[in-house]
Amino acid sequence: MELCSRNHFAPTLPWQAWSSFTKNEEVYPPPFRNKESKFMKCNVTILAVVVVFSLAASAGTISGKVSGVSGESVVYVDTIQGKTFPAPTEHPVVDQKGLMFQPHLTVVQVGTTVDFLNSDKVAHNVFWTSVGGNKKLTHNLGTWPQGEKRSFKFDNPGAVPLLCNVHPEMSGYIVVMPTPYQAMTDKTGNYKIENVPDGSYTVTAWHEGAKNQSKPVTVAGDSKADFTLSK
Ligand SMILES: [Cu+2]
Repeated sequence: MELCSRNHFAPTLPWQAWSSFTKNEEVYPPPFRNKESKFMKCNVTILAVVVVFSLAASAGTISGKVSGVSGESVVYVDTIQGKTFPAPTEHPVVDQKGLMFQPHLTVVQVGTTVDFLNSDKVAHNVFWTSVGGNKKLTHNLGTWPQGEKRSFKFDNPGAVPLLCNVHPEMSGYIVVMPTPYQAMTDKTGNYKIENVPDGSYTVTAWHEGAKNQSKPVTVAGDSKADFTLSK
């Protein structure tokens, strides 16, 4: 690819300028100045091309398939040592409606505050026995009537199994992500995480009915990672 024609660099020779002058041709602005500005444009073009290429090379995707389970899985880039991400300020809502947690599965980033709403005529409770398998992070938000909500800020990553002690059949999940790089699988188990900066990561697949699975993934452009989950 030839970005710039070589003759931009060719100087105007004195006798060429003199020749134009003696023939009473327009020589101002001097020809070399015009060529100098072409030379500058050429440099700017090269710079722009380099910037575009380096931006394109700095982020990629992680895609693949989660098998062994049916229904939605979440695949995410796990904790990156020494890196934190600002939490979104908006509050996702988990509604208790029709004796169900709606949505059944909510994915949030570490530091997100979730609003728990009760839309049913009966009182509901919200509690969880662990976060990311850590039973020390058990919490009971209490029991409240229709139309009221209570909020909780999730500062620890991992899955939060939501339960209601009034209705033992109710079950929901919040999965708290340590990074913003995550995706849900589609109906066939395929997923794609976009805009992941190039680098080496631990990628984890989570499904409510199976054990987590993690594997190292190096992102350099588009990368692949498949998971087979089991109980
Ligand atoms: Cu309930």
